[in-house]
Amino acid sequence: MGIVFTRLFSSLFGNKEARILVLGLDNAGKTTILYRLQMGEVVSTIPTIGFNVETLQYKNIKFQVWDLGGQTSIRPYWRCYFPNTQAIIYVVDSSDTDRLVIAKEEFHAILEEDELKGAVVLIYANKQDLPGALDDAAVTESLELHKIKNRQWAIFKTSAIKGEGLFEGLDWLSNTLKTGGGS
Ligand SMILES: Nc1nc2c(ncn2[C@@H]2O[C@H](COP(=O)(O)OP(=O)(O)OP(=O)(O)O)[C@@H](O)[C@H]2O)c(=O)[nH]1
Ligand SMILES: [Mg+2]
Repeated sequence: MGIVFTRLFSSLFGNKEARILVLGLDNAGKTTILYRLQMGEVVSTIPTIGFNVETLQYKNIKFQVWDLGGQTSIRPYWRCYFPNTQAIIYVVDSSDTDRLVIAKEEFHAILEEDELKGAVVLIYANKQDLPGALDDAAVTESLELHKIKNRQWAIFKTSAIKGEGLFEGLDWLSNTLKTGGGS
């Protein structure tokens, strides 16, 4: 009863809820991004074993953001979180050129997942402040984003440390979800 009422209330006032997964290799900056978005600060992080989850209210959408650990040994557990996901934020360390091939493989494996078929994808080409970081065009090329079919996606250059690009990406996400993407 309470849930039904909350949903009705939310839809009347234009509030939508969205479940978002933040994925990417270890050290990409996922946890830093989550807390930068939520608190507006850089927090010091340790590698995530398991997950962090936070709610973020942005432009009439209540995002429930799940930040999952990206180490090789824990990537197989990502799939436990796939059901009912409206969007993926895929974070890449744009300066870690040695591991872009692995980042690409993991990314395309995610796109193959049945349970994520309807999810829209936002890519953050993170760590733009570091020397040698690839720009969005180069990351697009490395991740072979042109191969994405039947799905709304966008890529943004970000620096979680400087706080750049993150909200531009969220703007795209909220507009895309508002107009029916990620259903
Ligand atoms: N220079 C720079 N460093 C960053 C940026 N974003 C994150 N970092 C650093 O990268 C390191 C890893 O960041 P995390 O947010 O812990 O990475 P993660 O993706 O959550 O890693 P796992 O939890 O192991 O999957 C930390 O030292 C961050 O301070 C960025 O935009 N620029
Ligand atoms: Mg983490």
